[in-house]
Amino acid sequence: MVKTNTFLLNLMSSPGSGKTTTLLQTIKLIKDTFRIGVLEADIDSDVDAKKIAATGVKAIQLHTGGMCHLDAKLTKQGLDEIGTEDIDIAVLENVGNLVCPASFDTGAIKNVMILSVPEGDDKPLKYPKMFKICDALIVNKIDTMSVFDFDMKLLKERVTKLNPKMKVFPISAKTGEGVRAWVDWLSEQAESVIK
Ligand SMILES: Nc1nc2c(ncn2[C@@H]2O[C@H](COP(=O)(O)OP(=O)(O)O)[C@@H](O)[C@H]2O)c(=O)[nH]1
Ligand SMILES: [Mg+2]
Repeated sequence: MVKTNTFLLNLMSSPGSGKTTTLLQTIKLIKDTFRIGVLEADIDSDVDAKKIAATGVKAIQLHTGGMCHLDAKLTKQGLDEIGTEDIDIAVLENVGNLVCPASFDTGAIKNVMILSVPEGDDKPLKYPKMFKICDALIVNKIDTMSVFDFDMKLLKERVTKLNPKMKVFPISAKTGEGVRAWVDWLSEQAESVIK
């Protein structure tokens, strides 16, 4: 039986934007405050689940059987498997893809996406649906700004046009810069559900 006061977060991005690295940084900052569980969705392999489990938090790998996204049924199966009785924040690391996951409701309370600097500031123009359905946008890899033509101001304008309520958190999951602001927002969202 899935208990109802677990905060479920759906984390989406293109492959390689930094979902797992951002989760590792996030776990470091909140694992003493919240009990965390991570559902790693991939078409194959369990490398990400192993990386997360090495931090000491609960982690399982979900194989989507070739599907390019998670849906509510698979998510429910994953939550049943991991067991949410001792989890305050459950995170779905969705399949790397900016298209399909935007069209499926996983049942998560908040949808968050990561866009990394090397992907470019034009992605809201190309994948508007993903930017419309998310509550927060993490702009990762800001440590690489100097080698990419990435205009943060222009990105924010493009995002606001599609989704005026979107919170934007520029971070480097590598150096830890900006991660605190993202973690504070996540903690606030989670506390409102857990308490
Ligand atoms: N320079 C830099 N590299 C990063 C950052 N975050 C992740 N990476 C690297 O990007 C690659 C993909 O990261 P990963 O977390 O596996 O992405 P995922 O596929 O979205 O889970 C790895 O080589 C990471 O080390 C960052 O903030 N800065
Ligand atoms: Mg990953």
